[in-house]
Amino acid sequence: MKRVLTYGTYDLLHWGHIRLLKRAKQLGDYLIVALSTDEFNAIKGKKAYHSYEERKMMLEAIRYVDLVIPEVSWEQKPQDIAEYHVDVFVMGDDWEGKFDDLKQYCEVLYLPRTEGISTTKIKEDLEALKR
Ligand code: C2G
Repeated sequence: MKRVLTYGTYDLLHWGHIRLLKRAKQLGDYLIVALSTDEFNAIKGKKAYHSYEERKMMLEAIRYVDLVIPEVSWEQKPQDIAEYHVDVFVMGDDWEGKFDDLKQYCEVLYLPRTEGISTTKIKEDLEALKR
């Protein structure tokens, strides 16, 4: 049982998120998503449109996702990797290199981001419609 772990806010869920989760699941047999809480988003300087509970429910509905846990701090990753016996830590490559310290605990992979879509782009495009 190869266990994969990834982190994120996953606000305004879109096809770029889904492509990341699909490829992450293909790296193993069990995918855990550590979902940024509303409080942690504030620390990240983000204000999600959907609450944590709403974002969690949507992620749990995705066939590639096996478990959703809360992400409450930058520092919890080593503990999560140990607690959930994680074999592979994976993020989109906008984080390239940022989590290489985790290589002492498990495999670390960065997957190409999906171009042309982002939560920010969705917000900006919707705003433009109103003008
Ligand atoms: N992503 C992607 N392609 C996009 C948009 C996002 O592959 N067009 C990926 C990101 O690289 C990330 C995941 O989808 O791996 C979730 O993206 P965000 O919700 O923006 O996550 P982020 O705020 O980067 O949180 O501790 C790590 C942080 O919690 C990461």
